[in-house]
Amino acid sequence: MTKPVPRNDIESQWMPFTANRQFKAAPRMIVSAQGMHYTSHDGRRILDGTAGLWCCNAGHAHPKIVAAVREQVGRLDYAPGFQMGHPLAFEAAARVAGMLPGDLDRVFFTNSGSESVDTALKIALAYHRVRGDAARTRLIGRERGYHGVGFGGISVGGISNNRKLFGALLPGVDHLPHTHDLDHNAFTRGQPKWGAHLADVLERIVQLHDPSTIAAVIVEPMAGSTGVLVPPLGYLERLRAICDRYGILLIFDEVITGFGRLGSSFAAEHFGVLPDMVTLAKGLTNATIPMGAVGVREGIYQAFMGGPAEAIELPHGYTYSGHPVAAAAALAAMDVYEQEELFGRAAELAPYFEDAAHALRERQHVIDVRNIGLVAGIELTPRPGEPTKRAYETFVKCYERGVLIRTTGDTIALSPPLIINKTEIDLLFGTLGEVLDTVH
Ligand code: PXG
Repeated sequence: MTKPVPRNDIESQWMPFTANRQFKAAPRMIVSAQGMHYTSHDGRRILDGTAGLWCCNAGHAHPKIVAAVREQVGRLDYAPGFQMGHPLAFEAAARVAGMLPGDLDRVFFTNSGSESVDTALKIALAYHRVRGDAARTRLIGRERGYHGVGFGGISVGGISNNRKLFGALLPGVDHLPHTHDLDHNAFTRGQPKWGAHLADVLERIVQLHDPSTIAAVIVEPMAGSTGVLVPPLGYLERLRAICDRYGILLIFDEVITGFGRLGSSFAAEHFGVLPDMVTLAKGLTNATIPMGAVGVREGIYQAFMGGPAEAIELPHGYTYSGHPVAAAAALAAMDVYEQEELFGRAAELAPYFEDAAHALRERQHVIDVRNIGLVAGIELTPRPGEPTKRAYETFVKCYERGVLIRTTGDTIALSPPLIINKTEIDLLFGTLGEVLDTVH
């Protein structure tokens, strides 16, 4: 027998990363979206300052992506992806490979950033093993890193709140120090000059455990979720050099930085540092349909291809890997990015966005502004004894005034769709500035 459920029940859903009781007491519901705007349940237009959750890079409900999804769901809703294929998954993979720099030429599909991270970590471990280097089992992440919520991702991740409830996690994981330092880098525009030496800690970690035991290092080239940490000049280059010296794979988690966020296709291209794998999701489909991917360098793929041709080389995959409707959304999103030159547009707007962000320096509570591409982090001094409250109240007040921002700790993170215009940039930062003057 089914239980009677009231039609407007909002108790049943256990919401993700949400203060459930607080939200349910005063819900903020989104009912539709178009371009740069959401519509709230009470009929207000909300300027999207965060591209959803860093993912709707081409804006909402783009007609070409919507049409591609509609068409595909009627033509082929689903096809199995194990020992079977369908054309769009291959087409989408070739398209992603074509966009990725260097010889990141092989693409494995997942359904989310978390799955992409776990997939990349598993490929790294398996790669060493199939090469006969089976002692390489250690994974190195970084403090304050966010790599989703799978056990692999929280193990290499460095946000203690996301780890502490969940037991012992993966064994054999170590962490680099994070690169956040207000004494040296407050109010830096773009990449900070101070901090490249923090990459050298990798050398010490490698020596501590012995190079022969380390499988991979994973970092976000620009750390998003923890509050926008832009890599210091030379930092990623040093990580690459140390990994090269010791045969360690370098994984860039580009779930946020992929598909134009920094004004380039990928952070790897932006910073001129080629990782061995990249993890992708979010902007891959403009978030229209969930999809993630791992881009892998040719040599890694080939290392798996030595056994008998009838053997499954990588016993890994998801029911929905390369899902036809997601693949259609990805192809359409990549068409839109290219046809509308959105990555170039983001690069062109970045200086204007930077000036608007740094104008907030004069507002009360602001202890740092940092930015790169169409990303800005505005760090507030925490209210004594009540960390995160000031930022949360700023978020709620901005929402009431028709602007969606995102907060993490006491940092406000802004990452609008790449279609934003200058008037909307002014409104975004203008509203935030006014609200900052009203929160105590
Ligand atoms: N890696 C990175 C770098 C991410 O930013 C994930 C992995 C996980 O992706 P999925 O698709 O499994 O959620 C992410 C996700 C925020 C915020 O407000 C950021 C994310 C997700 C939700 C909120 O900073 N990033």
